[in-house]
Amino acid sequence: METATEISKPEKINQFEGTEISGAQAITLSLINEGIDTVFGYPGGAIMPVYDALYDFQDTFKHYLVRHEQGAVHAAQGFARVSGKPGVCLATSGPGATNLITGIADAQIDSTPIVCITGQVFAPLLGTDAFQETDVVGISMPVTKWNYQVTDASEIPEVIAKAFYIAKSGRPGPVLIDITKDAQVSKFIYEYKKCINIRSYQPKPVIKPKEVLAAASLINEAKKPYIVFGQGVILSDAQKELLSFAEKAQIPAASTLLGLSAFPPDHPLYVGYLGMHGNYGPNIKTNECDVLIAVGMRFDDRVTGDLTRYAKQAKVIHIEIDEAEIDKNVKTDVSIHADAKDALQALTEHVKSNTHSEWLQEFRECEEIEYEKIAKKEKFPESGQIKMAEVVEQLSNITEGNAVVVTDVGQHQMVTSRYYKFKSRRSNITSGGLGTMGFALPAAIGARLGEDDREVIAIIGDGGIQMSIQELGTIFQYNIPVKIVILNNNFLGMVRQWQQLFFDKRYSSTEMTNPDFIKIAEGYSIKGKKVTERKDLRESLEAMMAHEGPYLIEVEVEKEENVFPMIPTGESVSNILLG
Ligand SMILES: Cc1ncc(C[n+]2csc(CCOP(=O)(O)OP(=O)(O)O)c2C)c(N)n1
Repeated sequence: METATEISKPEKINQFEGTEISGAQAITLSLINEGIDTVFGYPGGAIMPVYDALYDFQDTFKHYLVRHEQGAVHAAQGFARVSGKPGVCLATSGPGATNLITGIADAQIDSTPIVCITGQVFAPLLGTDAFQETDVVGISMPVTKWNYQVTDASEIPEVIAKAFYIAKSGRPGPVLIDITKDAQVSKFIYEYKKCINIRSYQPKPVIKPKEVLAAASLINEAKKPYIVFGQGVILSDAQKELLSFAEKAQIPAASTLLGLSAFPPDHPLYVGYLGMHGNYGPNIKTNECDVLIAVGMRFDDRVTGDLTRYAKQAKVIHIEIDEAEIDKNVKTDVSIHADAKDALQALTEHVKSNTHSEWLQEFRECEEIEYEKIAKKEKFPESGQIKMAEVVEQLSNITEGNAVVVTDVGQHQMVTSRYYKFKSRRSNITSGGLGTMGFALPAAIGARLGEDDREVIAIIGDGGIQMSIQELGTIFQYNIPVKIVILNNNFLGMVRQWQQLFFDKRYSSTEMTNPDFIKIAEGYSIKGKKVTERKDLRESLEAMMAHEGPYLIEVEVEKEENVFPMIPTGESVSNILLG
């Protein structure tokens, strides 16, 4: 937690403290005061004073002009997810603001800290249906952690400070500040103080020893304990604590989609990933364990399947920072309302060293079944068209699992989650809760800028790339060295899979006639290559990774490939299909 002594102001802006400046300048300075040096956005009438103020600070922070406001939010999300710092985006009123909404909803459900600033019409015009007026505070209310409309310039520093505090603290999330144009142009005496607490908002719960002891005692008695962890572990930077806890009591651990990269994938206790297209063992063992320890995850329906048939035999322990998540979907026997890091630390002290080798062996047997029935054929096919899994497998090998991998939504996303070995921290960036197609390309831009020494690969379907393909323009303009891999099956693959399995193969509006993606890349001066044959795959992927700038590879993959395992919607995790 931040303390008053940690507050420091960048030297360069001290000169403005106590002087009269405009609201727009105050917005810019306040962002700098929060340590922000990267902003994504798109200008327009109602936010023009802010853009004018940005002009004077081009050496202090960089504004990236995206090609669509949705791209700005996704880029801010990618930035935040990789760096752990809040992402920031700017948009004008009306359509600019409404174009942010999908990304904001995505950030809300995936607990991503972002601060969105929108311009608004002059305060006297509010409610008159003025040009480009829209009630973005009303519209964004259900999908933000907090939002607020500023109509008076002097409120700006305090509101921005509060916005950052709320976005980052506790369970992180998106915040939106809507600022009227008159508030941007009018002047006031500027002073900035970081926010360090808000009355009646306690983001970090105080850990209760009673809860920890109760959980430890269940774990110490357990014969078949099982950890399922989610993104909460990454958000509280509790990777080490999770590992120590699992190792001490020798408990098998499985990841949710957003938890990937929080546990070393080659570790003997790591058993794979959970959910609708997750691994076989982790899913079926949920209904065989005696104590289920859920850490920083929220029992999403893609993980639980039919709730009435989920882990009924198990005592459930839930470690969760957001009290609203506890007992929401799955009734707990013991809950620890706390930050994952604190809870795991405390729990590790109280659990006994143990072994559960037979139980662990059961997972390994499932792994073998899955390997024989599915993975072997997918990763190492000898004939036929290229499969998605072999592309991911090759990428994982070439990068040694150390790249940041950003996926879009669909089959390629599930295949990547299954086969990329995320060895490096904060390296799995995907739209988990909302499942937003169009996410990956802009999120990859943000991810690359979030920590500029990391290799970023976006893996995208032929459908998803076209939902935000214009962001190739952003990549081109700023020469952002992201690698883009389109897995092209000429179908909206995941929907086609459902049509095949559950709608009698009636392929209604899922076949795609696609453009020449390489020519499009070339139109943006991005180097590109199309791969259609297995023999060219490895070399082409290596060439892409060796290339210094941005690069786009399109791989023509098998048209009607399905992703298995699969838990059909509404089914129990025990009824997972292996093909
Ligand atoms: C914005 C949006 N619209 C619709 C969907 C529903 N949807 C989920 S997966 C999918 C197909 C994705 O196709 P593609 O991008 O080609 O990837 P693939 O499944 O073939 O890997 C669709 C349409 C969605 N997730 N997001």
